[in-house]
Amino acid sequence: MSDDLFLKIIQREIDADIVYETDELLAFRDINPQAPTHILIIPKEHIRTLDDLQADHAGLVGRMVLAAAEIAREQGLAQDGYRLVVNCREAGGQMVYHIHLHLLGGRQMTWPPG
Ligand code: DGP
Repeated sequence: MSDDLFLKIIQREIDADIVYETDELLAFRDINPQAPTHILIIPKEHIRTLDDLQADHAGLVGRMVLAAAEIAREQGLAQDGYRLVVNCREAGGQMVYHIHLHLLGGRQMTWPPG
């Protein structure tokens, strides 16, 4: 039994509000949104953290970022702007160990992040 929560969403064992899907990527609304629009973009391949990426993941990561930009346009965020975030391990605030991009928009972002 996998302890990978997002794998359960990929396999439809846990419900999620899915907004985008390809053979290799899935995007769904965050259960605990930090902005009016908060979507997570994940690869279907189980990669635990940003630090586990290998050189041959470069295309996949590129497609994740391009998917985020496409979803941002679809969600009406592109004109005002939005933020992409990756949390890596404990000090980075990562809670789910399946790599994901946070797409946040619909409000003014501040800096520095918490
Ligand atoms: P991070 O801290 O970067 O690992 O972010 C994990 C995010 O995952 C967090 O914002 C909440 C979200 N999340 C956790 N469990 C679920 C779930 O079961 N469904 C959905 N849609 N999001 C979840």
